[in-house]
Amino acid sequence: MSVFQNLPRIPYEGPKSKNPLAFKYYDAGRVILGKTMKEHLRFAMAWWHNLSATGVDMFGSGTADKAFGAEKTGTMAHARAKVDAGFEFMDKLGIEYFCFHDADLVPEADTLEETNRRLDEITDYITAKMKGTSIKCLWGTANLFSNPRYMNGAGSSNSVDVYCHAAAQIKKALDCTVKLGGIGYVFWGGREGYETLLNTDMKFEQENIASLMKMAVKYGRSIGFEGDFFIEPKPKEPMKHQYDFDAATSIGFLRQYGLDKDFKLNIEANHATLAGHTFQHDLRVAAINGMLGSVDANQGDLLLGWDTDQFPSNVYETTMAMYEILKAGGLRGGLNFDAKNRRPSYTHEDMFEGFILGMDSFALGLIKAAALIEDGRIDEFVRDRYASFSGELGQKIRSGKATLEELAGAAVKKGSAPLPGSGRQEYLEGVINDVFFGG
Ligand code: XLS
Ligand code: NI
Ligand code: NI
Repeated sequence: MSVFQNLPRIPYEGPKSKNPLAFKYYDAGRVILGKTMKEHLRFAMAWWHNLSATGVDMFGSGTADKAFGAEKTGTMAHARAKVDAGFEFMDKLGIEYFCFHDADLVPEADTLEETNRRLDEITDYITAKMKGTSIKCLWGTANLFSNPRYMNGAGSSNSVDVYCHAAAQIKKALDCTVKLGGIGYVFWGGREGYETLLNTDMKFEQENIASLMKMAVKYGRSIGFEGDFFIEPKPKEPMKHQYDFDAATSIGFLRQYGLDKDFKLNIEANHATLAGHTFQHDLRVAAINGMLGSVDANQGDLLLGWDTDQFPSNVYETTMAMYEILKAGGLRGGLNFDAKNRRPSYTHEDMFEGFILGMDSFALGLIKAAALIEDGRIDEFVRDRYASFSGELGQKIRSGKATLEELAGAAVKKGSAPLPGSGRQEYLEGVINDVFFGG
């Protein structure tokens, strides 16, 4: 029996279509800069938002029915119903990847043994479902933040027993990820941070987090995991101070503890903006450090101060994101919709419309980013902006051969205070408008 029987397979109908259940821009097979849209974008469904979250917030209960026909939620029958719904959903939208936390797949039991047995059962079921489809796992992770045991963090917990429990969950989540053929494994440090330094040994906690990651890498490699480990930076929420604040901070941490060979970053749009950056900024920081791994594709609301995880609709942002991704030579991972419908958008149709919005917004972003690159004016301007460094002195500086005395001498010889060329921001913003809307 199908869960979404009233909803069709979503066709591409083009920009003129007014059909809410059709793609206007996402045309999977269309080739852009030598690759199909599907290859560029590698969309993924987040199990937690799409199949588990019902719209509960701190002021009210759920609005969406995510039982998917199961008699009782929180049961193994419900876990299987979610798998069925998820696969039908992905199939109808042409989505080929999914991401999961252990806790999204099965209800947690009283003992680790029983939870693990449930995970074995559901991953067998998912494996069977995957057969004959092109649906794959993008990445898996362990939920080390919801259960009360993690109130003080997991890797950063003050309790060695909690730390071991986290290790057990990571071990099992890695087993499941490898079993499902996942190409990545994510660490989002949900509660890896602190509320007050009055009770916190920051150095101790960071060292422990690094040790846990090292053990995870060692174990993962020992069971044949060849993919990337990812840190997903986020500056705040739920903790006041989170250790993986942003891309730059996370890269520093990975390098400090020698984890940078096995790890890359999973950049989430809404987390970058919470850190006071643009999404594009954090993508650029990751890319120039060789650390751009995967993306949690969503959008925040700058008027609100939290992780609203909305479906991306801002085409200016998706364009600049795709511009960074194209320039970096593409993603090793994909674009995971870590996004949920607004609470009043509670129907099955809304689930489809959320993904159609997100997929079309990124497809448009890809089209416009390719157009920006082909237009060439932005790249040319940036190149020319540094042209003064192509002279003899500039080349010496670039190759690290210049001395301070030499530069001081050159400055004295030049005399009057020099001025750099104009930044021409307004001209460049006009170029973007022209590429977006010009004929
Ligand atoms: C929460 C995070 C989370 C991670 C996976 O803010 O985005 O959903 O992506 O643990
Ligand atoms: Ni995320
Ligand atoms: Ni998030």
